[in-house]
Amino acid sequence: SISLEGKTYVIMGVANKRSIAWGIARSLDQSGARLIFTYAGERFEKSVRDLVATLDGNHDIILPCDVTNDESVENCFSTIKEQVGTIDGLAHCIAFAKTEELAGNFSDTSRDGFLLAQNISSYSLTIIARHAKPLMSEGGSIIALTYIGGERVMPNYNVMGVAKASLEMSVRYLAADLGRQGIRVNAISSGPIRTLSSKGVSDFNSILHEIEEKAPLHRNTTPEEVGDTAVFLFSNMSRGITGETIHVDSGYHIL
Ligand code: 0WD
Repeated sequence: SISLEGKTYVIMGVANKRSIAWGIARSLDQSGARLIFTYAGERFEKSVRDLVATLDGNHDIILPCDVTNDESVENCFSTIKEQVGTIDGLAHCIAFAKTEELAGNFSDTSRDGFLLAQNISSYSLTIIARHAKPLMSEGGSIIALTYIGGERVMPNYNVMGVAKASLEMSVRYLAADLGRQGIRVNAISSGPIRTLSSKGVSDFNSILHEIEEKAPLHRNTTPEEVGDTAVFLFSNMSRGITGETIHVDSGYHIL
């Protein structure tokens, strides 16, 4: 396994133990990395603190960061700068859309719902990259999480599919922008995983079932598989890779 001892990573988007961000946290914890956690709002603070206490490493920096609020993002990264100086990477595991827009006709998407999904699920990566950049003075690796629904039409994914397309293109523009500073930016396109967020997607169970039936590996993706790919993308082993979307989806994307 890859060692990330002596490295520091920020993990954004742990909501509970099913979160993909939590799979990434466990893999990174096993690699010996130091972790900093951010959560969306007060209602997540206790559950994140309780979860982090179960990890092997002592990861004591746990901060609020609401990505819809410029000041909250600024405060979060200035606190990180004060406390650790530099970081080696960041995992963006954040998305949101209104449940009523993850079902039915795409043409019924409201202006508000469209902008909300873009704001939280896509623009957030850019503002975070801007504030993380000065903390990555020795280079770094930024990872965002995406889904096949950003490349192709998937049932009910609707407004979130358009947000993921925008997120994936942001990954490429950020990779081009930050490459000179030695900062790599990549996306992991995860297969469907049952989490708080995916519960919002109408008929999610039949999507899981279809993967078992049809994907080359005939099983569903686990948070550990995504976590291990994140360790690779954070490590020096992936130093030649930027602007890429890696599918960790049992091969479903080739169909
Ligand atoms: O099948 C899946 N679960 C897949 C998820 C397949 C492929 C990709 N993904 C993506 C999601 O779109 C997202 O980008 O993975 C990422 C993580 O999603 P998750 O692990 O499925 O979902 P969850 O455990 O609910 O974490 C998402 C979190 C939020 O939880 P809530 O319950 O608030 O939606 O995103 C965070 C929050 O922790 N979040 C915010 N963080 C900061 N500021 C904000 C915000 N304004 N809003 C939501």
